[in-house]
Amino acid sequence: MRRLAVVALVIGCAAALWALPAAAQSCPPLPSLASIPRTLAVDGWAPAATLPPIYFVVPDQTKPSGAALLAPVHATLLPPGTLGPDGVPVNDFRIMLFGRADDRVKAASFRPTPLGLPMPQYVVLTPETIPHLPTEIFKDADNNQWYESDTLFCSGHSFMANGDLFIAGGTELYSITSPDETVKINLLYGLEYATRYSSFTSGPTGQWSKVDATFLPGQSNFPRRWYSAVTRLADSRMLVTSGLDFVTLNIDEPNGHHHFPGTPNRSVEIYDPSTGWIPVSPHAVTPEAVFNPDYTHVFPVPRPDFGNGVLMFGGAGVPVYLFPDAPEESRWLPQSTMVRPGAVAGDPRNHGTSSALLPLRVQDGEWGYGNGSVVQAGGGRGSDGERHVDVYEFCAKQWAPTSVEMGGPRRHPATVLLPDGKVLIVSGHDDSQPATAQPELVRHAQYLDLKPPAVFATGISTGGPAGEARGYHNVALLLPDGRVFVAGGRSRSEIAPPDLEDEKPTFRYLYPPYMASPRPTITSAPPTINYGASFPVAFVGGPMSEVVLIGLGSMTHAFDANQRYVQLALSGPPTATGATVLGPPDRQTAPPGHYMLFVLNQNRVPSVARVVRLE
Ligand SMILES: [Cu+2]
Repeated sequence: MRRLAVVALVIGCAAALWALPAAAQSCPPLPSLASIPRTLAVDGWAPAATLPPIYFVVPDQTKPSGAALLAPVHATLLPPGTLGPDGVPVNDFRIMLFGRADDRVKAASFRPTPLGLPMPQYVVLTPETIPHLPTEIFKDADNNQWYESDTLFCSGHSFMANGDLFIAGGTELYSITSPDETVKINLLYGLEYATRYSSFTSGPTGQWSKVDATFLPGQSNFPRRWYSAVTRLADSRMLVTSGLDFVTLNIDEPNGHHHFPGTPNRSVEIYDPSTGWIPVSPHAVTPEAVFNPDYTHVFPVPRPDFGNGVLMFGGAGVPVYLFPDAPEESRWLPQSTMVRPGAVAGDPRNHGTSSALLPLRVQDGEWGYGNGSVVQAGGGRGSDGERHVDVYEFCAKQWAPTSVEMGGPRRHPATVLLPDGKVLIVSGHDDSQPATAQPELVRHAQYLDLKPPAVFATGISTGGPAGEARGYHNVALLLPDGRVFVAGGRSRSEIAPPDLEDEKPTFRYLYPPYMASPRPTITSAPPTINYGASFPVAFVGGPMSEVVLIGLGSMTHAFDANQRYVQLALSGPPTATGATVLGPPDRQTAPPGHYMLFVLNQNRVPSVARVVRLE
């Protein structure tokens, strides 16, 4: 009886969804991905593929050398914290990393080496002091050695409308060792609070603050979050989705090793910067399909009639819509029959997948898919999905029936939206080969271009593929100058042992093919733009073809919660040196916040970006 009621409810919601006005439009035919021609593209690495990568060094007075290496697992491109003399923040950008250096460095930032300068062998990071993330080491009355530490490791993060980075949860670690070292207990929880970072200060580093929270509890009834996803909604509130509450308990004692696995926390809530936390969906009510052991992938739907609606993907490979402001009984709309092609059961079938919202076009459907469509690359171990790129087409609410073959397994790749409209697929791991194999495919970049005529290109880096594979935990970010920062990662998978947790404390810059062509230059653009309002952009190196916005990247575990590609309309034909551009039509298309603004010339070669604030 109860099941019947649920079925009726789902049909009811579906009816409401299909009745939405714009859904009456005819959808483009589903893309035929298998027939997309394969080609090669010339890209490059710096340092050159044959040279060692650049190391991340962080000062550490507790080490005899005075320094430690930092391996990043989280990377964010910060908006400029200071403005230039003309009020325009150019090239004043930093990358914030959360990762592991020694016991006490939780976060550190650096400025990328500007284009054209020689590559250093290492960069010295500026460590951040975060008072509310303590590390304590002490002995108790029984002489047990205690180690307690809160970190931003395994948090979720995205930008707020004002440019602050909002970070939900993280890791709370307890390690207890008996005096004779025969008993060791390792206990991990999610953090029970959030963190904010503002880069807009007069000093050289920004401002950290703790955001108290009463998270909804998970299966173990802890109000904690580890691996939760953070999404800025159309109305600027921050949606916090899923994760785990309890992570793991490991006990080593003379009689053996005891392992207690973690428990999910599928609950969803909203942080409103002016009023605080609002529960959206308790753990027990949230569809299981949204849960992914490595972060739920969440996208604000780019249509005004969806309000604050989001599209989510978890380990099941099933699209799930959430309408957080709808009445409780109609908030969720899982497309349960719409499983990604090529997925298999066993390992969560879509685990190891990377996702990105495809570029939003002014003319919806122009590139053969409806705005709101999502690309996924990689997948569960041993599945077809780990070798495929698939597209969930938003207009028809269906997966394209065929896939792009990547040419081998590529789990947990990074998908990065490039200013020329291509989707970069970089890094990842191939579990079908030994950890020492360093397969060539995952050391090359691939480029999916859905602009007709669509093409799937594999990079033939000048000098060969990157010198190292970057597997699980890799990160990649588009930089305003058009390069891509490619960092971190283990040799292979998330499974340990036999794989080592050998996080790489290194990075390279990838030069996509457009970097070798003559580029247009933006000579002026306003620092702030508004919805539907026109603004002037001046450039040299035209004629131009397009102006696009791309959200500042904030990535962990092969998912970037903040990147978003929005083509802007022009309010008239451009001249040789300027154009009048229209701000995005609505907050669903582009939630308020900071974006990189690129101008493309007629060969689709992008300029260096200006960072603008959309409000
Ligand atoms: Cu991880």
